[in-house]
Amino acid sequence: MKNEAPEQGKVGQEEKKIEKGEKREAMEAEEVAEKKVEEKKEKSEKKERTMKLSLPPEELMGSGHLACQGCGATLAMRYVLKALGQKTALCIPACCWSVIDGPFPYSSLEVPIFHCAFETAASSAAGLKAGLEMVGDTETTVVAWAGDGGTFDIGIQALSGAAERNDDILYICYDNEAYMNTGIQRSSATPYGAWTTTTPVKHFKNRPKKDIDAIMAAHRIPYQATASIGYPEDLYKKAKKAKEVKGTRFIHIYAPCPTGWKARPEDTVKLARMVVQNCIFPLYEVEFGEKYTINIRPKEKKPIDDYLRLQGRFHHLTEEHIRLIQEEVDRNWERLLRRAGIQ
Ligand SMILES: Cc1ncc(C[n+]2csc(CCOP(=O)(O)OP(=O)(O)O)c2C)c(N)n1
Ligand code: SF4
Ligand SMILES: [Mg+2]
Repeated sequence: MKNEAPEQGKVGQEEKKIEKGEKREAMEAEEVAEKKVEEKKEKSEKKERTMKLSLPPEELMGSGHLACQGCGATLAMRYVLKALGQKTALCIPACCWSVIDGPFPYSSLEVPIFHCAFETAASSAAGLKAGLEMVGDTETTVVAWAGDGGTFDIGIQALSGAAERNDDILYICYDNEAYMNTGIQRSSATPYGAWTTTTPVKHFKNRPKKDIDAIMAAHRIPYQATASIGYPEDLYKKAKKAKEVKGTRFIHIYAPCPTGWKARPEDTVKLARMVVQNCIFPLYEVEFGEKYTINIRPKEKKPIDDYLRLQGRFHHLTEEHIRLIQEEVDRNWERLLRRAGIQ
């Protein structure tokens, strides 16, 4: 036994050496893998930064508007007007856009605007359309252009009425997920977990975002779609398509608000792309409440963490909250796939 002890020690030392070597190798392999992931991420971000748009150069929205830097709602308007053209009339209820346009007699838009009461976007647009037809104008596209507060909450009665009558209007909701114009108050479009001035960190919003698209689908309107300012071509195509349809059309546009989301203005487009890639805000169309078409199906569903991290309004969330949000996103995505007949 006496002789065996040093031998065992040697073996033990050898084993430790091998173990150390293996650990170092594993660590090196991990570092290489991490580096590769970083490089891939950088490459795809660079590709996105250098992407060229194929939208027509004509602009119906000029410079000198009054929005904050990086406002997603301004891009929404710019792209939609490119698709609809000069023969467009807007009904805008109280919202950021009723200020962005500029003070009378100035306007950053080259189409007529009717500023209407907060709850009346859809009924004002329907009235305007009927009036135009009475005087023989059947060409003008009449658009109700409202925020999420004016659509999901206060204007929903007028919108539901117009949709049920199938009034010939295009209703566009630019969704910045709160009442921004009056100081970032919670709306029913505010997502679970978000800070707003009426849902402070200690009492953050604990209800999920209202599914306005399902509500609109229940009205069996001829055409509806979701869109994001991060996918301008898709948005443009949908606005063009909606212009040609008769009856009530509804487009729900995801439009980040750096001011209300405590995000960097330069991240607006990035957020509007991430939200589609992680399936929080999928892009799809619905015809007559039944035929669902998903326009972008990400190859791999990105986790939501990076998206949440870029917005101060979510900084208080714990791992557990994020897990709950991810579960909800997964459930919603599965349901959409089923509706589109994919699963
Ligand atoms: C009947 C009525 N209630 C409240 C207001 C005050 N108000 C004006 S704009 C606004 C917020 C609109 O929020 P949203 O529709 O989401 O558009 P956003 O400001 O976010 O662009 C509110 C509450 C009003 N003008 N009229
Ligand atoms: S508060 Fe938000 S939505 Fe309103 S103008 Fe500023 S960035 Fe745009
Ligand atoms: Mg809003």
